[in-house]
Amino acid sequence: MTIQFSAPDSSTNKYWIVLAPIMAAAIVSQPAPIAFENPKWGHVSKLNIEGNEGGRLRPDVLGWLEPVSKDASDEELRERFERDGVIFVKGVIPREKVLAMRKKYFEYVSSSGVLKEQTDPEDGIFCGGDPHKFAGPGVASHLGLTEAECDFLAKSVSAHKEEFVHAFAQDGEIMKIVQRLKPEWKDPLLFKRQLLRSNIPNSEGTATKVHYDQIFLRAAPPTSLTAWVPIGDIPPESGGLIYLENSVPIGLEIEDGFTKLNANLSDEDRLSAFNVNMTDRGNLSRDAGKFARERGGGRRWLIADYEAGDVVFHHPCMIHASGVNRDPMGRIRLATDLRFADGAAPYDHRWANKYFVPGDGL
Ligand SMILES: O=C(O)CCC(=O)C(=O)O
Ligand SMILES: [Fe+2]
Repeated sequence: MTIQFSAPDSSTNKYWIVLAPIMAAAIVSQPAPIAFENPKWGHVSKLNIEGNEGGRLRPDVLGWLEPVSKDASDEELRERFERDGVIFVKGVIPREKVLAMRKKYFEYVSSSGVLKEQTDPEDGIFCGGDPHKFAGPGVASHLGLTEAECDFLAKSVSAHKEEFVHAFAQDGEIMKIVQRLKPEWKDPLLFKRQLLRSNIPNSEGTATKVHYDQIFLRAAPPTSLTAWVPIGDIPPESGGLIYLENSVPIGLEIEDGFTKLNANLSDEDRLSAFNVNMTDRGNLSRDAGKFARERGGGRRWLIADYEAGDVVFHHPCMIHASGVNRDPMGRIRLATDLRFADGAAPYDHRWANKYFVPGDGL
């Protein structure tokens, strides 16, 4: 099999010369694709999923992420997590609890004018203003925005320190699944640094770019676990996470390549997602479709219909991105990412003990 690798832009070419043979080895290990069809939405070809660069993903690189009930056996949850690198668990948190959190969050940020007048904060309907004025914490640093010039950003950053956000993050139901997936952990620990990510509708260039989390969590081995928690319903076209199927082997091998490239940097730089060897703030690509075709070895992007209460757990080398939020009702996509590790084993202390602030270098 001959595999052509080409970088999204010429500045990354030199790295792919190093990484391509490693990735070719990973591609050989790909199992049969997941063949789940979503009964409500039907075939993926009907859906409009756009990547960060704005292009629509072609149906040949799309598939469905298969859900699993939280009542499945521990063995099934673990086997699926280990096989797929991701597990989409339905109904982990009571729906009312998630919707109450959504309402509280939008009430908290509403003085910034982000919501459409006369609408219920629980719906989180965007006012329709200048997208940059309402950029969320996940994208504000990329756009070079500061809290001083952006009231919405200031509010959404300070929200991380609020009691209602802590209470939601520390939800016992999420921790129960973490313990079921990682029974070997002696001291399961939730990192303080979490992100509340609000993606406003129809805002080009703000979808999450292609990446894996270990790039940002390099101060420890790839043993952490991410829980991605939709705060509200996020149907397939409304900007939820998309996962490159069976991509942990690719993520691990890319990270091995970066470890070699970073070997001669200072300790701080070696662990940084923004060092001289990285591109685009630690991201692998803006163009999810191109990434799948050129580097995925036939893998597809798995999409899902997320409902309030669902939680997705993923491995730190699982490659993922998000679609552009094209919500037909103009709802803001709100979600949070929580990270867990074993406090009795090495973990990334940079993440564990401090709140997120824009430009914190992580
Ligand atoms: O919510 C997003 O769009 C990105 C979240 C993410 O990358 C993660 O949870 O690891
Ligand atoms: Fe991520």
